[in-house]
Amino acid sequence: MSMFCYQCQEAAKGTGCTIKGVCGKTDDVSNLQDALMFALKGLSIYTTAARKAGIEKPQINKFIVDGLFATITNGNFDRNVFVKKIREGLDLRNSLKKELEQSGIAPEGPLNESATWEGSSAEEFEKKGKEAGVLATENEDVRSLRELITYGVKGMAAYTEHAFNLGHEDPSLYSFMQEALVATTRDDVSADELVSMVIETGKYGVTAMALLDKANTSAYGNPEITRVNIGTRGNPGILISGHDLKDMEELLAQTEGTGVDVYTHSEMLPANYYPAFKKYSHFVGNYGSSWWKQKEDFETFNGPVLFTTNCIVPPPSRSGYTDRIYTTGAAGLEGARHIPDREKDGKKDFSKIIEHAKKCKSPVEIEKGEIVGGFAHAQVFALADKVVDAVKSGAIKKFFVMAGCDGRMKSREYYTEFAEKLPEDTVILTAGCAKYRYNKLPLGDIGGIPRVLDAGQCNDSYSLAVVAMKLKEIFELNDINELPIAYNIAWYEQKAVIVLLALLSLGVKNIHLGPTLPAFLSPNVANVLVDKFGISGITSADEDLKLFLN
Ligand code: FSO
Ligand code: SF4
Repeated sequence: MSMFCYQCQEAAKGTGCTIKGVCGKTDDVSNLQDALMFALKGLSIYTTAARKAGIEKPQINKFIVDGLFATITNGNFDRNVFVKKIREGLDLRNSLKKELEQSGIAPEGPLNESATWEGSSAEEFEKKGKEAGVLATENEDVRSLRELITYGVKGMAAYTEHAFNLGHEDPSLYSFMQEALVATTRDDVSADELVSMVIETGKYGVTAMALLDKANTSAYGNPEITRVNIGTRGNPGILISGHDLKDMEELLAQTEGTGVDVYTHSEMLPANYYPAFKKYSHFVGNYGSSWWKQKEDFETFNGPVLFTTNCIVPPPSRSGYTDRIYTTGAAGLEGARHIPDREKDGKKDFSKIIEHAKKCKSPVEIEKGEIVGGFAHAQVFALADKVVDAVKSGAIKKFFVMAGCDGRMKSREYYTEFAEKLPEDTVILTAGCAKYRYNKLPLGDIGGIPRVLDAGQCNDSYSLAVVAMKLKEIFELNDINELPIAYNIAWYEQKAVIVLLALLSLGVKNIHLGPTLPAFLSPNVANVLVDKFGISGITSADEDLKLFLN
C-alpha cells in the first residue's frame, strides 16, 4: 500500500484506493494531501486557541479554506501546490504559536502531533502524510466519524470559498471548520460526541450553501427559466468548467468583443440561468456533458478549457489536449497552465487563455438543441401557484429529488433508467452534475411545468431544501417528511457529503443514496445513519420505483 484514500464514491473496490486513485491521483499527491490535512489540523489547534482569547486571523482562515478545498476529489493534481501549501501551513502555525506564547496563550489539553511536527522537504511531507493519514486512526468507527466530518468540512470549504470570492463571509463557518478539524485529532472526543458533530457539520453546511446562494444571486440575479443552447457557432471558443461564478463573470467580460465565444461545461451549465450573464451575446451555451465525459468533449471542442474547480480528469498523456487546459483557484494539474488569483479588489487576468483561443479552430458541433433549467427557489416561488394547483389537482403526484453528482461507473445508468421509468405524474427536482443522466431525455411537462426542474449546481441543492420548506408551509404540514417528495440522491465527492449532511440536519428522512454507500462509513456508523435517518442504498430502478411509489 503506497497511499490510502476513500473519500469519494469511486474508491477502489468500494474500500479505498491504495496504489493510485481511480480518479487519477498519484500516491505522492495523495500522501501530500494527507500531510496538508495534518498541517491544517495543527494550524486549527492554534487558531482555535487564539479565537478563545479573542484573536482572529483572517489570512489563516482563508488559508485553511483554500487548503481544504484543494484536497477535494478531482480538484488539484499538482504536487508542487501541496508542497508549497504544507510549508506555508507549518510557517503560519509556528508564527501563530510564537505570537500566542508571547501572550501566555496555549491550546488546551495534550497537544496532538499535528501541532508540533516539522518537515521541509517534499519527501518528508509524503512520509508524514502516509503516517498521519486516514488509517492512523485505528478504531474503524472513530475513523469513519472523523472522516465523515472531515469530508463534510471539505465540501463546506468549497462553498465558503466561492462565497468569499464574491465578497461574502460568515466568520462562524471558519470557527466551525477549525473546531471540527481539531475534534478529529482528539482521542478524548467520544464517538457519541462525533455523531453530534456530524449533524452540526450539516447545520453549518446549510449556512455555507445559504451564504453562497446569497453571494451568487445578489451578484448575478436569481436564476430564471432558461432554454440553454447546446449547439455551437463558428467562432473559436473557451470552455469553462467548475463552479466559480466570479471567474465566469470575469471571463465573459474579458472575452467580450474579442471574437472568442464562451461555452460552459459540466457544473458550469447553470451559469446560463443567471440574468447577469445572459447579456453577453458571445456566451453561446453549454457544450458536452458531465465531467467524466471530458476526454471526448475536450477533443472535439478544439479550444482551451478553463477549470475553476473540480472535476478534472487528468488527460492520458502530455499529448492530446493537455496544453489546452488552464486551471485557476483551487484547481490544479501538472502540465496545465495556472491563472493566478486576483489581487485584493483586482481581477484575474484571462488574456493568455483568450489569446490561445484565438489561434484554435471553432468547436465541432456534437449535438443541437436546447436544455431547460433555472428552477432555483425564486423561480419556483414565482410558479408556486401553478405547482400547488398541480399537486392539489393530482396532476403532480410526487416529486423526486435526484440531486447530486454524476460519475463514470456503469451502475449510474440506474439513474437514467429510473428517470425514464418514473410515472408521468411525477417531477424530478435536481441540482449538481447528476442531472446529465436524464436532462436530455424527452420527459415532457405537466401543464407547462417541465418534468425535470434543474435548480443549478450541487450547492443549489439548498434551493431544493428552500422549496421543500416553502411547500411544507403552504400545505400547513408539521414535518417536511409529510410532503410528497422522495429523495434518490447520487453522490460522488465531498461536496455531495456536505449536501447530504445539510439535508439530514434539516430533518429530511429516508434518503436513498447511490450508486453505492460511502466506503468511509463503517458498518456501525452506517447503522446509526439508518436508525436515525432512514438512509438506505439503491437496488434496481424497478424495485426502487415500486418502493418509492407505494
Ligand atoms: Fe459534480 Fe464534480 Fe458539483 Fe462535485 S462536477 S461532482 S459534488 O465536483 O461538485 O456536482
Ligand atoms: Fe480514490 Fe476517490 Fe480518493 Fe481518488 S478521491 S484516490 S478515486 S477514493
